[in-house]
Amino acid sequence: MSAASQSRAPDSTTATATGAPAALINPRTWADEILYFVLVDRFADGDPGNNRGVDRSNPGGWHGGDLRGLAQQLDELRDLGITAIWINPVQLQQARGMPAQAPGAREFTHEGFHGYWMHDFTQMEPRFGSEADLKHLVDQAHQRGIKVLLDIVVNHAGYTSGYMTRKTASGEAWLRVGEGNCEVNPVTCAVGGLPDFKTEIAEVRDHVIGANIALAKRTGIDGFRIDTYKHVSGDVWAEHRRRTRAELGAGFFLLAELWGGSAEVLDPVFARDEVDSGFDFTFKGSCEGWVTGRGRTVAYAAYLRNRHRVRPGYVLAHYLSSHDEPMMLGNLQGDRERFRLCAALQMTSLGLPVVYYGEEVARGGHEWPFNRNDMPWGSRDIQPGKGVARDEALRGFYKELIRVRLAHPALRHGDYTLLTQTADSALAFARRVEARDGRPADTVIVLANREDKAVSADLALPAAWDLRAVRDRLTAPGVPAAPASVADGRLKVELAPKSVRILVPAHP
Ligand SMILES: [Ca+2]
Ligand SMILES: [Ca+2]
Repeated sequence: MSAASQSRAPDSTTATATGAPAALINPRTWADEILYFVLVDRFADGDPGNNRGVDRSNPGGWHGGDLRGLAQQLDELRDLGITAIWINPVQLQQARGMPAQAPGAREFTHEGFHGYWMHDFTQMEPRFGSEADLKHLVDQAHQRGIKVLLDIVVNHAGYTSGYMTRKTASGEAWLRVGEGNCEVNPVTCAVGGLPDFKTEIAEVRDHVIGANIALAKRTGIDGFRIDTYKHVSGDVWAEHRRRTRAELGAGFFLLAELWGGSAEVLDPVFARDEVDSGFDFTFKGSCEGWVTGRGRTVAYAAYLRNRHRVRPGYVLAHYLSSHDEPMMLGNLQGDRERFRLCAALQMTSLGLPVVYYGEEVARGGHEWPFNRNDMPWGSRDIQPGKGVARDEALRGFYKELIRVRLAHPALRHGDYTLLTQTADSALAFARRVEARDGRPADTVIVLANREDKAVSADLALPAAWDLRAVRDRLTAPGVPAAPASVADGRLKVELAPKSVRILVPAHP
């Protein structure tokens, strides 16, 4: 079964609970979701009682957010329109932090607040909360039609962990000795110096995989985001796939973090059906390049078309920022208009859009560790980001983009027609699904102008679409109204500086 398989979340309730439009009703697939990535420690503190060692002045320290706090803010996320959340790993972290340095920060202690430095896979990290807190979060999310993805690690333990001294019955150590070389052998190297599990030993992989599966089963998790995918061998992932399906259900979703992933790079993994989805590492940089004037528009439009080469039934998860890369807004020198262009292109492109927490309110911070700073809450009494300014207008823009995506199957499943011609400065493409099973065709035309000046577009439309008039589908505050007309099979559109328009057929 592929990503097209139905999730375990109750779909019909989902559609009602979220007020989702009819287009989203059954079968809802992962290509229909909007995924929101939360670093739990940075989001919302719902239990100050578990804030052991919290130091909010340390950019690499614990800041006190937890699963209970996240559960309390689910309505905020539902209001934004997201339909799934991805949370970092939640198991017990190594006891002590590591000395670290970064530009713009004094030497600091880097703690396991991100969840990737496991001390013990069978225990919860109390600073994130208890297993009951995780189950509560999942239950509360499901009540709102929101699925929950748990980030898992199979590849490595924390720098210091209870596994350092573990041995098999025959006396073999669970962890490899030495750093290795990831260029020579990505499976046996120590990624970031982290001790690598000998996953070729059944006892070792059974422990790690079994602990992740057992936690998911007890708490109702809908899928895994899999860390450091290329550093574990394919036969282990094949076994992992068999086990998750057998023990968590045929629709249990797997999303691989295979560094450098794209439609081409991920295709062998999809061909072997090890996972349903993988991150598209190309989307962010390509959009940053285009909006800042690098390359011809037609080349970027062709890039967007080429993303449709993904193997049918599998999904590319595309993001603008992540905890492992500089924030896009920082890369764009804080230019929120150009950032809006990329947000609009993300929400009108094929794949599973991933919103990195706070990106929708212009969270500051650029490079690590500041790309992992606190969720801005403005005047709301929520720690750790209380008092941090939010761009509510940007959030409103996201909300509208998400609403449009969820209303249009063409944006989630449609094919791609490049409308930009070689000399055009405006980006223009259409997404379309043909009429089928009594449902009408759905056509959405996306236009974007990266220039600092207004531009006009004059585009030929495929005659078969029989488009006679169009109207703006995106009507968020700050989106200027401008003429758009269709005559003799051509679409004529004015685009304000650094703006996007999303057009649909106008019904008289
Ligand atoms: Ca807390
Ligand atoms: Ca490994």
